[in-house]
Amino acid sequence: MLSDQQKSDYDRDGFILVEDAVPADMLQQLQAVTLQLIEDSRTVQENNDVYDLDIGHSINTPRLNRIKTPHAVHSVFKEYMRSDALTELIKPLLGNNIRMNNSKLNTKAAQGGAPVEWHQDWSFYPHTNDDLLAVGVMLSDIGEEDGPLQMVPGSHKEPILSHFNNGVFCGAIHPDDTAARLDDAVSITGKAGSISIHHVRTTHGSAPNMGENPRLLLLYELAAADAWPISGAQSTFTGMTQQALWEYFNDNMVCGKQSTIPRLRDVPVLMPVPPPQDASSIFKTQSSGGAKSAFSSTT
Ligand SMILES: O=C(O)CCC(=O)C(=O)O
Repeated sequence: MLSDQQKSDYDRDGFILVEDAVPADMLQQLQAVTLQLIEDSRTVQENNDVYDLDIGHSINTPRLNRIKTPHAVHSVFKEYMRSDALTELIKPLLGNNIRMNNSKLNTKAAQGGAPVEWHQDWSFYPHTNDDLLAVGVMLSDIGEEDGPLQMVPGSHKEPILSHFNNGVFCGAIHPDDTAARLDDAVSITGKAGSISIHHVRTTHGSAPNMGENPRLLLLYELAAADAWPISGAQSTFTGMTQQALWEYFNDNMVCGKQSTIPRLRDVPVLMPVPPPQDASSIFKTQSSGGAKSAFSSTT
């Protein structure tokens, strides 16, 4: 259960860190499955439905940006998502009816694994209301050198910033955009088993992993069941038929009941179109969209 203090911190800052949130036996299972998936990637030579490969990936040295949709790859990821240990932390923030929109496991490779440029998740997938958040489950210890998530306190109450480059959606805020207040960002570090929770409008990013081990961060994108995606967004629903969308919604309820009555709120929206050439992940959106990097001098 979240304390009143944690809830008010989330309301004020747009994020919180909860230490020791994952029960030890569950943490062990999540870690074992993740390490096996990384091991299995050795023979993979191209990006596919499961893996988003980092530069330099090879049979000898697996280097991944991401395991794309872990919930679709192994049942343990849904098991944790639906466990009381997690849902009791989220219900105070989203209510009792919660759907998972997507999951991803950012396994940022050691010694240089790709940064994630500054962005607001909402810029990718606006909904009818903004009762959405992302849970970041640390499956490895994450220190300052490992490319931790960094968040800008209070940014969830500020406008949606431009995530465009030359008129194309690039999934990143320009590092020189002073409205983003990037100098105010704080790092979210912690031991394996800690979780971060951030609001869908909170500005965040992360630097390259300069540590000795992969930085393992499992992310669940969760939504109040009555937050319906706006068509034209960049999301896991893109291209789904109406029937497939309905089945996906039902298969991915976290707790409570599905809703067919969208709750409409007056929230700022900038549609993420036209899309970049490769929108298959945030890494590809930012690189193919030509996002200017805040973390390196190369893009
Ligand atoms: O893995 C990270 O550091 C950030 C991931 C993120 O923000 C995202 O995938 O939307």
